[in-house]
Amino acid sequence: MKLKTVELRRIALPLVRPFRTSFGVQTRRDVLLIHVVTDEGEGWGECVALTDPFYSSEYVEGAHAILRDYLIPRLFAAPEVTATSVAPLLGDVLGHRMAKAAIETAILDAELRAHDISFASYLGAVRTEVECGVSVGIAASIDQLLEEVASYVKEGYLRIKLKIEPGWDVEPVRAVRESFGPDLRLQVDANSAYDAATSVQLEALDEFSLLLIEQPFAEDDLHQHTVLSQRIRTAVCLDESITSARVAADAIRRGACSVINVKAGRMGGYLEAVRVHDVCDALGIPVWCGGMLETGIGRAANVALAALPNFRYPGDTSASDRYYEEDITEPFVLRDGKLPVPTGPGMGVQPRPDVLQALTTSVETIQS
Ligand code: OSB
Ligand code: MG
Repeated sequence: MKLKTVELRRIALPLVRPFRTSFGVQTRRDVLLIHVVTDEGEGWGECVALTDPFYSSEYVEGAHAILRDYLIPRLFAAPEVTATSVAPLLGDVLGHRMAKAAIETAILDAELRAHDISFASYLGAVRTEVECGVSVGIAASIDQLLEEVASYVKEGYLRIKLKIEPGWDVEPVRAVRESFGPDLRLQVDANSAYDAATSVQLEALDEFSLLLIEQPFAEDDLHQHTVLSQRIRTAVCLDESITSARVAADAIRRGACSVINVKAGRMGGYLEAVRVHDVCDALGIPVWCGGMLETGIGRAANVALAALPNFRYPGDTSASDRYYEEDITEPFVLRDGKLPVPTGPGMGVQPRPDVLQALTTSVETIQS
């Protein structure tokens, strides 16, 4: 395909409720959407970088700048682009995986739409619907947490993930386990908030039959994850640490984790996400699909990815109304705890022009 124009569109959406994690409070999403126009048609991508560089070093203004100044010019300079050529064309630029993932996704969407192939069938999906969990922020009190969990359980979510940090760990986990019983699938996510000194608090979680403990330590501290893995029965899962299939294989061989959270944005795109899925499968390690509070655009591609065979736990692929009053696409609606895998060409969803227009804060159009 020949790339004709790339539109960098910024939108702002309020979250239905504040989402508090060990790295801060999100009250809205500032989303960078990429719309590409090629000689064969159009495509969309959503950049998962958050407003601030607190979950990862990337942040939305930085992603916008690297796309404008480095990534998009490299693609315009190429005579042809296809999704598989994007990563090699951008290879001299280090890091910035979320920005790279967003443009690769838009080009993949355009290519698949042009060939009338869905993301799901291209990526290798084996399911028509995926099991969904929900990520529950740090609450103001245990009572409020129990209320929030109860409402998600009632809506049908099949797994609850509690955000934890030192001081908000054993008590909330015990309360949720006692209120909802042994059958509730329950896991926790620390977003790197622990270290060698506070690690004993994580050992105290071992008695609650959690599915896994996600990213307790710093993203570059595989060793501490290995030490914890050896001390507890509960599975240790990595999120922030896993930036590629190579890093995934390394972490597994070191015994740092026995489960991996796959987020395409964190690893440079859906093509690398499939390679992470495959290397984990080959090494006997299950994966599940993470989330970054995406709109319907990012969600559609995540749901397609989550339909691959080695996605063996419910994902953070919640319904649109868990995040937004009004999604920019047709909303994803939970049915029996599952979301349907889109079947249309490309990601199978489109932004609704009126909603998109109303939420847009800026548009920058780049031409060859
Ligand atoms: O660590 O998984 C995480 C949201 C933003 C950044 C990091 C994380 C999360 C979530 C929510 O846990 C996932 C979602 O529902 O999209
Ligand atoms: Mg996480």
